[in-house]
Amino acid sequence: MLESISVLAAGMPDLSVFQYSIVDNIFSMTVATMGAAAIFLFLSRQSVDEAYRPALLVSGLVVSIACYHYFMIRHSWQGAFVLAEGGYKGSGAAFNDFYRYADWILTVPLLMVELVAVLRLQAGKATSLLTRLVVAAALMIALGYPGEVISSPEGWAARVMWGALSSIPFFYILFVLWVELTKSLDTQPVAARKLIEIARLVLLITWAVYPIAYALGGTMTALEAKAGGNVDPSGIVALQVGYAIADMTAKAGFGLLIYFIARAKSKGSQGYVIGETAGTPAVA
Ligand SMILES: *C/C=C(C)/C=C/C=C(C)/C=C/C1=C(C)CCCC1(C)C
Repeated sequence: MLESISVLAAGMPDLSVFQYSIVDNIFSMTVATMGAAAIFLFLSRQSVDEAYRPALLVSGLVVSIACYHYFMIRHSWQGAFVLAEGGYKGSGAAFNDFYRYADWILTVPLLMVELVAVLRLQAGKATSLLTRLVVAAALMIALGYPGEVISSPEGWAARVMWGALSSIPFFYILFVLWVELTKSLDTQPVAARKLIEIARLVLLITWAVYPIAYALGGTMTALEAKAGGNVDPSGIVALQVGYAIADMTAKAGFGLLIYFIARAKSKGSQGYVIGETAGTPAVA
């Protein structure tokens, strides 16, 4: 089993111009989205109460880290292919999956921090909740990585096993978050409740995309393509596109929600109360 795990993926399969470009373009879009979100979140710190500024600072850090990593991921993607005979062929250089996992191991625990920070639970409760979430998040990413870098059909079962192991902390996190967020709703100002409910839903839906993308990139055919076989490589494309879209939503979109929650909870702010007379920002 261990022989099928290489640190980096081996060669890359032949891709059509469309397949190569859709991944390259979505990586480019992700760099822009994360960068813009970082600027917005850092600058917006001034418009919320001091108590909520750490949440926005951490949210800004998350998208900054992701901006850098997507720049590197795109660079690695471009280096892994060469244009040849109307399509793209593997250049022989490996596409580096490590950038994404390095990103997740930093950003996923920080996403937990930004959420707990904006909720402002009682001190003891926040620490215990955060400890559980951060440990589970790190485990989820660490257990997914050995499966992600498997690049041969013989490694299929091992990939499924690592995916299943990673899913244990995954479900634990979703369960804990759902329960805790639901419990905390009563203690939150009315103006923020709807937004917290939306954040809960966004988290659940975007996080569910990751194991799906992992599964699409781990079919027998996708693994054969990854090993350089002359088969349909669309599973590899689906995995990259799926992860990128999920990352934009789970980091930039979620960061924006954290901002709206912080804004709604800030004193003297009318916030942007969804479902009521929406769109009245506090007068600066
Ligand atoms: C910003 C990045 C985020 C929110 C990343 C989240 C990643 C996951 C929820 C990954 C989950 C996985 C499984 C549940 C099983 C297969 C392996 C993973 C790591 C893709």
